[in-house]
Amino acid sequence: MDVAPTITKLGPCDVRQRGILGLRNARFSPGAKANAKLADGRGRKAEGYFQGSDMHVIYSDHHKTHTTNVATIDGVPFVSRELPARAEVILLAVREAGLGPITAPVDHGLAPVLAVHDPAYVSHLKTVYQETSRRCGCPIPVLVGTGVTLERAPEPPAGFFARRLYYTYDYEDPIFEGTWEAAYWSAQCALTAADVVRGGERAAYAVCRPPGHHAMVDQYGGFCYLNNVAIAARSLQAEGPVAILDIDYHHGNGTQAIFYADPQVFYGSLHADPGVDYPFFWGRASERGAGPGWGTNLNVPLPIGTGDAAYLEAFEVVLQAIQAFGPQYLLVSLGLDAAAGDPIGKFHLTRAAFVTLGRRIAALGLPTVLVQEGGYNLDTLGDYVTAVLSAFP
Ligand code: Q9C
Ligand code: ZN
Repeated sequence: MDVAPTITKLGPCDVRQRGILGLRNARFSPGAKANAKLADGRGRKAEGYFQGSDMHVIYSDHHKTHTTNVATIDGVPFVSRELPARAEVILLAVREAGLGPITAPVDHGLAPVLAVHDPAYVSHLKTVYQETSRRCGCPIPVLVGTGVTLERAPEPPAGFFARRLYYTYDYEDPIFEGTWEAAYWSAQCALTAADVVRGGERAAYAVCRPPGHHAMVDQYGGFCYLNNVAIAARSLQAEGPVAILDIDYHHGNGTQAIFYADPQVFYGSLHADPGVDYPFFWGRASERGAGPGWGTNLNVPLPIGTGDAAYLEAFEVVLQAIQAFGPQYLLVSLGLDAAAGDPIGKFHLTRAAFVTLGRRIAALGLPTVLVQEGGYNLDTLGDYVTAVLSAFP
């Protein structure tokens, strides 16, 4: 007999659903810097390779439909750090910093998503909420828990409730009515940012929520459903070699797995020692890639408690490897959960370190797509994002 989950949604009265900062009716307009550029009326194309020097920010309100702020499990509020407020504080900060135009994503459809993810997995993400609700006879969010399936059956199981376990390797990733919508548009944000740099711009930043780097070809986990940075990288790799630099506190196991045997895509990551922190089963330094992609995967696990000096030293090693690889495009999995004071991460990076990271990344001189990943301290998240982004001239 199938076992039904026991999660119910709270009503819309929950104050957290309203979001903070009154951003529900946010307007997207060029920031101060972009306005100044418009006022002086000069295009930048003649000044060099890049057409413009603004940071192009891509944001969609659709993230709010992943309602991690309004669910209960057995009557107890579902607690997540991966909240809508994360994207809202980021939006406010990038707008106030006047980094550049903030625009909505362009809809690229499913094709670029299916260039990374398994079609049956995508179909599952799209339908599992409705199908669960239909079978249970009431609207009901999906929250299943599995062990990590290091060895998987060659085919997804025929039974629906077994299939719900097959398509995740984690236990704290809810699927609400609007989770697919949010994940879809999060990926579209990354794709649109990729378009911006493909079109000759210096840099673009996608405010992706939910995040993506833990999502595998056909499994979700770590708050991630679609691997936004991988989807953007795949769309860019048609043009030439691509490097992904992952500075989220956690190892991007999904991104690593997707490009593990791909010699065209370099993946370099600094992260918490997987022996002691999530995602536990991936992220060792010994994981170097496979087959033709051997040598294009670089993991630098660091101990709990790592601070600015040790982090920045290790960071230079990854930068050098990226330079040696010689990519045409750079993608950054921009997590801020390595910051001191993050409620999930256990490193102690200061704001100054994020300024330095931004400068060092920008100094590579590559067309750069920055994709939002983790970062859970709502008091500093927006400020630290802009600390990195402000380094781009
Ligand atoms: N209950 C990203 O940063 N475990 N994902 C956290 C708190 C999962 C983090 C434990 C961490 C996943 C994108
Ligand atoms: Zn993280």
